[in-house]
Amino acid sequence: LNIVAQVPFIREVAEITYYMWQNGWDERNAGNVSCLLDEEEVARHIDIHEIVRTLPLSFPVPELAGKYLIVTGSGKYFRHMIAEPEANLGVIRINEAGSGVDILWGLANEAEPTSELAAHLMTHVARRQVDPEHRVIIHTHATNIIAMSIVHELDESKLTRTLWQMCTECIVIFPDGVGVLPWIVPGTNEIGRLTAEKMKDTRIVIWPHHGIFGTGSSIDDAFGLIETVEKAAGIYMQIAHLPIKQLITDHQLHALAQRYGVVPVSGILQL
Ligand code: 2HA
Ligand code: ZN
Repeated sequence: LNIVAQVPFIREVAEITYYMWQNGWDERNAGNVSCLLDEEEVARHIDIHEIVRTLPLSFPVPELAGKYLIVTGSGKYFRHMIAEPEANLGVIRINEAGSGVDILWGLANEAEPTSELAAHLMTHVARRQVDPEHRVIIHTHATNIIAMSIVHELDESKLTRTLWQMCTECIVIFPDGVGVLPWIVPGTNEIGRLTAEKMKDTRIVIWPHHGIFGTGSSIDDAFGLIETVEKAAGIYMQIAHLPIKQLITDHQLHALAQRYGVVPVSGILQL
């Protein structure tokens, strides 16, 4: 019996994390994923009345009390997700006070949820306030985004405009643009709080010299967003040192937004 093959939400996370490792984005224990799950969805596969272990949270999230999530484990390798889901993934429930988590499945051998749990839970709170469809957060060390954060200015508007200019689909996929944090020590409540703050206005936050946070209504949605940003960053890294002959103009970007019915974040296009 292979539980990965049986439980859709476990299979989905195992597959996307393994795929990101194959992309070269998630070396060693890099990256983390969390998805909000419906109680019925979880109860179909897991005994929700049996709490395996409880863990305290160093930051309370009463907004998520009673919510179920699947999360990757702290220090775990995306390369191992498919072969050993029970050791590398966990299904958790936020307790009624929002002060701790109940582990219901996985995180075997005393493993803990991702070291970026603060950023994940605080971002779930922030995104749910602006998007009722929100469910998924993916953090990955996407290679070209890290490279671009070294050679491009970290100004949010300038970085967003450059990404939109790289390929035609970008402004349609992320009209809200990208949020950019200063460099901050990862795994802290501070980086969690600041990431969540940015997520009130955008679905993408770049951590310079580190990676990206992408969010969405599904794994496909959040991952699709990240791969689109990473594609644009890759093109930038191929052309940035070459003489530029032409770019998509601001008027063309505006026409794209109109055709596809999206509203680009204001203050970027000069029309
Ligand atoms: O889980 O990516 O940011 C390892 C990390 C921390
Ligand atoms: Zn990271």
